[in-house]
Amino acid sequence: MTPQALKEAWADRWLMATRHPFLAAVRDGTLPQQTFATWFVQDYHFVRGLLPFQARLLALAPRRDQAVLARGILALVEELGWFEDQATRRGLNLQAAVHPACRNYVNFLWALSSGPYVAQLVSLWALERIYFEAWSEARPGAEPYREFVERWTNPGFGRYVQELEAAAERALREATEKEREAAREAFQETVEHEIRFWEMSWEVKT
Ligand code: HMH
Repeated sequence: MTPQALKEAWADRWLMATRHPFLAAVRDGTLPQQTFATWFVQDYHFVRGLLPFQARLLALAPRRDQAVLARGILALVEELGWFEDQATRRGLNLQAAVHPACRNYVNFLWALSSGPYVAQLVSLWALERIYFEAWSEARPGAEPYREFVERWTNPGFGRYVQELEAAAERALREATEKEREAAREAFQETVEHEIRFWEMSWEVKT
């Protein structure tokens, strides 16, 4: 089992996570401002939760995976600052309540932290890979959303996702059958949470 094989086995749901109407609307500029604002604030909350997940993952990592995971953590710390600057510039309130779809996703990651390393790594690869593919769908993106498209489609981010994929592939190769099963489950749940995240942004009207 490889990361690529997981994608293929779950292809329909993967497509839902990476081709959502939200992204077509970012591309053609029809995304309602309120929809964007909902996504933006919830994604900030999500990244705040993702950071401690990645920090715990680094603590479990074999020597060979430390560099990519440490770089990922630093990028997230920087990303939070970027979100905060964007919020100021766009007049968005980052204090808004955490939506249940976002909270459930972060809680899922938290729970995953007590499971096998390989399942956590596969989940991290999947959620980053989904963002890379999803925002690539929105390219080049209409203003005022183009900066967001660039953030998750630039070559540096692409390389990061590739390195995570290589690490996940190695970990899967060395995993026991039980660990592989945990990784498969974590993969599937991650894809479902990603779909729900777009749905939430699309549906919330407040
Ligand atoms: C919901 N998934 C979600 N938000 C993100 N920022 C990423 C993945 C990738 O960083």
